[in-house]
Amino acid sequence: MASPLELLSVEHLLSEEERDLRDAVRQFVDDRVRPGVADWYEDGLDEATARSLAFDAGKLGLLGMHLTGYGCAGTNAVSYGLACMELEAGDSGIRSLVSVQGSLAMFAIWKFGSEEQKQRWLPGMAAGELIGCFGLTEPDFGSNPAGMRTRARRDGDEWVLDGTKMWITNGTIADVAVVWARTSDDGAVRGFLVPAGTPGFSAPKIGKKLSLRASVTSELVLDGVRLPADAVLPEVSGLRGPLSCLNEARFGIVFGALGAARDCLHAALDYASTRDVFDRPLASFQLTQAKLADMALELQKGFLLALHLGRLKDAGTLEPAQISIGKLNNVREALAIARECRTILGANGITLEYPVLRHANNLESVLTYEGTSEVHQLVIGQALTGRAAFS
Ligand code: TGC
Ligand code: FAD
Repeated sequence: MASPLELLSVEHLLSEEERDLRDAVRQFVDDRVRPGVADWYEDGLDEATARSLAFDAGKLGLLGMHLTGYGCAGTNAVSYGLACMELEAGDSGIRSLVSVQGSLAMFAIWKFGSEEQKQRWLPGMAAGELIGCFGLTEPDFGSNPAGMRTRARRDGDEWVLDGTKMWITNGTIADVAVVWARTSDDGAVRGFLVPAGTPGFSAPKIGKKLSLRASVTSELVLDGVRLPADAVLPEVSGLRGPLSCLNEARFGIVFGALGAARDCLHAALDYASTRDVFDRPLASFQLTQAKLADMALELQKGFLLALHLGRLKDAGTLEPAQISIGKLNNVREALAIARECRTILGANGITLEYPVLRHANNLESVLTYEGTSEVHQLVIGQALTGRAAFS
């Protein structure tokens, strides 16, 4: 029985260093994620488990791994993508923990922070001793962050922040929140570092989720939060700041979603080989083989696309619209694969004994966050036609 990603011998497209890194993350997922993930999904991820996962991921060098200096591993982009793929083969929520930390919170500080801000936060975040979150979305402004209502006004030497952020990964457990707010000075969007425990700041957990349950999702409430003048990220002003961070996280998802799809396909292949229907293995029926073949094609095409984008990123030429192509295609196909695999498992497919519906439910969030599929269609549409159709 061939592995779905080996039909095209894609292994040979990776360097030895990339394969070694991937295998180390796969082992981490086998040891640290798979044994507990069904329970974390059923019960919700508690803070202690999230912190210990972050700490172990830090020890392996996975947090901010594609950044340089300040305790970060400084790998290439393809290695970061492969790590996301392995983590998401465990669960999208665990990949989210790592990608929000590294690609959103750490990247914002690394790219746009002062030297003091970098020294204060990045080494601890790379080690997994400190957790960060990234607050862009608001209750009324998700796809259109330009409309945000969170405000930062100057009061002498201080900034005062008021507003609410919604759907923020890691919010409740974060030691520092990167919060994007429109300033009263010039009306530009700026990033602010809000340490946990700052008076007026709270991060209640969002409950009753049916997706991404092995991940902490929160509201951020800013009620007259006073911050010193140096809490602002000095090196960027405007929406370009947060959107640049999204490019990093979206890139990781291009690979990550394929990990979830691969895990589903493995489960479906195993199941079809051992489950007898009408007196023979399910895998010996033509309809089942057609499903498996089509899913293996999409998985391999998605991987070639991800790898191509990774090589472009390592060459320094990757464009946002190209990331949109990868995110739109690979998440959409991963979700279709997860749902199709669920059919192969029949009733067993709806349980947490198997990973497929957990992955499918998670991928519903992945389809929405980091730019909905419609937003990415519009980004690609703009690149094709030269016309923005967002509003
Ligand atoms: P627009 O007027 O086009 O641009 C405003 C400024 O931003 C620049 N820009 C970008 N810069 C870097 N990267 C990009 N991808 C950029 N896209 C635009 C642009 O050049 C301009 O710069 P300047 O200097 O000229 O001012 O912006 P718009 O308001 O029309 O918005 C365009 C749109 C809709 C594509 C954008 O708002 C968007 O991407 N919306 C989706 C929001 C989103 O994805 N939110 C994600 C929140 S974080 C999250 O979901 C984390 S999930 C957890 C996990 O990752 O695991
Ligand atoms: P809306 O923007 O209200 O969209 C609703 C629907 O309208 C969608 O189908 C959308 O595609 C469509 N739509 C919107 N605009 C257009 C248009 N112009 N044309 C056609 N259709 C359109 N955000 C953060 O900032 N930080 C985080 O850490 C974070 N983590 C998240 C974790 C989870 C589990 C989830 C589910 C979300 C998270 N988000 C986070 C928020 C996420 O980025 C937003 O949910 C997403 O950007 C979409 O915003 P929205 O939910 O407000 O949907």
